[in-house]
Amino acid sequence: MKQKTAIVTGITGQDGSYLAELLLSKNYKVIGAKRRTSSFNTERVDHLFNDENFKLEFFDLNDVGSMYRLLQNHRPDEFYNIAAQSHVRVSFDIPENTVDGIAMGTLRILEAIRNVLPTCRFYQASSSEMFGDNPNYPYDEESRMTPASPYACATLFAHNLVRNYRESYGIFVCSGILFNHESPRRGETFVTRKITLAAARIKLGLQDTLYLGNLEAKRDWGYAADYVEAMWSMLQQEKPDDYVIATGQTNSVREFLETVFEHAGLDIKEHVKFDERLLRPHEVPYLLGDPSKAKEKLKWECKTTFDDLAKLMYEADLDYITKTELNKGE
Ligand code: NAP
Ligand code: G4F
Repeated sequence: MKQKTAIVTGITGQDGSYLAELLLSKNYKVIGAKRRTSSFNTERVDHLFNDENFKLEFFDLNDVGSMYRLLQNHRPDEFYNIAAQSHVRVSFDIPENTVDGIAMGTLRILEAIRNVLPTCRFYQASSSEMFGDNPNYPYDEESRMTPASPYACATLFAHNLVRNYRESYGIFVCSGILFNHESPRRGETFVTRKITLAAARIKLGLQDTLYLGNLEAKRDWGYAADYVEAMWSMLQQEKPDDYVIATGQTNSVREFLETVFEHAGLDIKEHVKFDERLLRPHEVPYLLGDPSKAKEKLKWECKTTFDDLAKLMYEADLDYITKTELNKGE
């Protein structure tokens, strides 16, 4: 069988690294598309550099020429667009940059695919944030979307574009409406990783206090390594479609904190303080997904429980901080 080629944008991020591993394990040639940064930031994919099927190329969501060049040079079978300024709170601080990358960036890629390589199958990283503060949960593919941040507004624009291009031009384009998914590779400023990193540092005597914002927000939290399987599966179906990818369970930030601190043998009252600067101008209070369609059509289910996720992230950070901060210089 002919070897398939996939382009993965956002390769230096959490999902990019897990997706690259999954595709390489399926014998794909993977072109990881990264933007230029002034410091090295490829640590999540450094272990893949010796794989002959893995290659990095420069790309930017704001640079249309890079999209045409990648499509023309590599003629990919599949294109996964998972690049974004993905931090919801930060999107209130740099709204134009966030929106241009997600909304216009997706439009640029779709136009390039339509014009250069319409046979290429396309995956778009949509988000549960699009449901915003709609009080009627659980959310499925048909639920009303009332986005509550510049990030979520841009994601909804891109989500609608994907549907529009699918219907207008008959190209194979899909959106995965992914609920929160975490891992030891999660960015350090997202709440789960912030908690597991701080718990590890407190346990090792390297930190005393963890500052957090709203502990009552609830999220449907799954494991990123499980979620990239759903991305791939969407592009293997007979027909393109959009899918909610979630666990079907929701927990508060407080419950995540309690699970980690209890596992670590730490006292929350002693170490955790509230910082109002971490509150958001418009909070999404409650997210719960209904993944029935993915279960039926993709045969996909999240395999990792909330408790296991919290514990595996804490254990990985304990190991990481021990190696990088505690034993530094030895
Ligand atoms: P992440 O760790 O923040 O990674 C984002 C990636 O996008 C990084 O590689 C980043 O590059 C790249 N990027 C940012 N701006 C770019 C630009 N202008 N041009 C090119 N690349 C750019 O995010 P993630 O957690 O892996 O999530 C992957 C995607 O799924 C994102 O689109 C996110 O919005 C979406 N999503 C995530 C979740 C979740 O819970 N994780 C849920 C729903 C949807 P640098 O390394 O250079 O910053
Ligand atoms: O971890 P978070 O920053 O993730 P958030 O906002 O849910 O967004 C993530 O998931 C989305 C999918 O639903 C993705 F689309 C998006 O790209 C991103 O990956 O915050 C989770 C909750 C929020 O309610 C926030 O207010 O945690 C609360 N929180 C409380 N204290 C905090 C903190 N969040 C952060 N980042 N830092 C805090 O100190």
